[in-house]
Amino acid sequence: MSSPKVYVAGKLYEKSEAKVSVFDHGLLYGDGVFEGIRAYNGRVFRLVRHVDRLFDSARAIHLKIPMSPGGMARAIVDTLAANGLVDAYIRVVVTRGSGSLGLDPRKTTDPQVIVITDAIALYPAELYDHGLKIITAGTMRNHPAALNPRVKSLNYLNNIMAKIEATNAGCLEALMLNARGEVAECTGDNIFVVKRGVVSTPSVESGILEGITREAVIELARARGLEVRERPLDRHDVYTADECFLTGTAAEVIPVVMCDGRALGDGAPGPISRDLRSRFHELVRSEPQDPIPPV
Ligand code: PXG
Repeated sequence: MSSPKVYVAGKLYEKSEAKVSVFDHGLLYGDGVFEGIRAYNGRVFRLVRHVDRLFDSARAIHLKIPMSPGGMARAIVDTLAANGLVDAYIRVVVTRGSGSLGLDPRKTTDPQVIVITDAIALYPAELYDHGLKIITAGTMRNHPAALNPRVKSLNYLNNIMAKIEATNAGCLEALMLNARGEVAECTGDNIFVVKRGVVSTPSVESGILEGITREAVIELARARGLEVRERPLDRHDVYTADECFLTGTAAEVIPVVMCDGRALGDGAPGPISRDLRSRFHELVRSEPQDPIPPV
């Protein structure tokens, strides 16, 4: 295959030539937003939901994306095609743009829209069969009144701090709590528990990113007749769960079998987690791609 092409501000560049300024406030201050999207069999999964979330994130930080949602969807699909990829990870980044030093976003002039496509880095296959071990991070999730977790901003240090804790403890993911000590989410995944057949996951009030995989899994669970509650959870709910799983674009649906050294349920992936994983798998491979909105 020809060398990877990266979309930057309306043009495709060779990977080594794809650049932004060192004065870009995305670099200087983490001032910008992003999305992580996947394509399966040449179809971008929930394209419109991802583009909408990107525009909502941008609005929330008072960043005007210099193109329409339709133009963004087109740029995503065209970059994928230019790279000849059918199964891919897509990273869309919008930076505040370059300007003089100083926080003031009015000092910037040229927000950069970047689309990177790549092969997908998945969790090792055996983790889907045997389940993931996680720990609770001491680093709490961003307080919604500081930087709302609903904004997928370029400032991911909060999650990176928790990820370091996970890695240092020999785990691949960490559970993050909110300022009230409730379960929020993991560093790059939402969390669900199953107890006596009822599926529960923290609601947006707990301070989470409204995951698009989470949304799809809630729909799938309800469609198969399961009760799904969006409600505050604490660590007791996790420790005493019959089953636990995480959802995210990269992970899809992955069972969790241990948290903070405690075996969850019987210590093996449970039937509901396995069933929702296979239903999700089926969905991403069968759902048609959203039509591209008018540019
Ligand atoms: N919570 C957080 C904090 C996230 O960053 C999710 C939940 C799951 O959301 P989705 O919409 O993906 O179901 C995320 C998603 C990456 C990467 O490269 C991160 C995410 C998604 C894809 C790639 O680190 N985070």
